[in-house]
Amino acid sequence: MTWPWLICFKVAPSRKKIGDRQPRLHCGDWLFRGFVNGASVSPQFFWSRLYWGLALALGFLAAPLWAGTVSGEVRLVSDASAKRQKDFSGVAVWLAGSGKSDVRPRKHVQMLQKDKTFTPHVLVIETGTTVDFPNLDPIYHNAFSNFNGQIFDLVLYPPGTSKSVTFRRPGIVRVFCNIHPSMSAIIVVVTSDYFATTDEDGQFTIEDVPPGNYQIHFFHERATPDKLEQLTAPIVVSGGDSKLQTVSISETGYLPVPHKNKYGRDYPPDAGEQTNYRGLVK
Ligand SMILES: [Cu+2]
Repeated sequence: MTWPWLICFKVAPSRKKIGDRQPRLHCGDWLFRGFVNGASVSPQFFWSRLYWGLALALGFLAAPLWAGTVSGEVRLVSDASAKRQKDFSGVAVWLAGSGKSDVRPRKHVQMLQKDKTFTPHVLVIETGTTVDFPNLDPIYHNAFSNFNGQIFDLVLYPPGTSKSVTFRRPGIVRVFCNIHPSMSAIIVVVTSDYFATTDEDGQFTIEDVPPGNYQIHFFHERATPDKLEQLTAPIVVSGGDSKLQTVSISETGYLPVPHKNKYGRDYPPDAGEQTNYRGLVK
């Protein structure tokens, strides 16, 4: 949405330039005299203001033509009997392909550790974004990932402190805590800054999308990769609002597997009860 403004500002002459030359009041002379006749306003000042006014008006009128909003709804279907879930949140949606971004990517975002939970549970970021993991609990936490998306380990860090990771390549990053097996999260790293996650009703909205041809992608942790791949589809954004058809994501075939700790071993039986942890364990 920014570049129409830049064009307008570039076209509009500066007050200094106008003031440097002798103004010639030709066909618009009547306008100037009609508005400011008798007032102590110079022709140079008048014309500079008129140019700027027109530039701003053109910017306001033109900007919506270059940006579109893509919205839609996702339903999670739990099994072959098509039983529906009630919570449709946490589905990542993003647009890949053409269209040049004029929105500055978010360089720092947060994934909180609070009440032994990563919040948000699903986070979508553009490549190059740094995620801070502040520990807001009165106990130690860790964050690690040993999956392909990006391998990292923030080791244990105390209450009230934070650690960060910068994600430089696209992929699905599964995040865990090495001492609390119930803690898990997903970071979806994409080469786009047109993305959203669904709310509880399954609704999503992606704003300020430049016109162009895109591929829409979906990710949900309980959907198999082949089912998600089948949902990838081309869409054309041409400005204005684009409301997509409802998308159903099947969870059929998903088999939950307990994850290991960062050493590739099972968590100790009492690991989830560690509410006052103060030291290192292996
Ligand atoms: Cu933890």
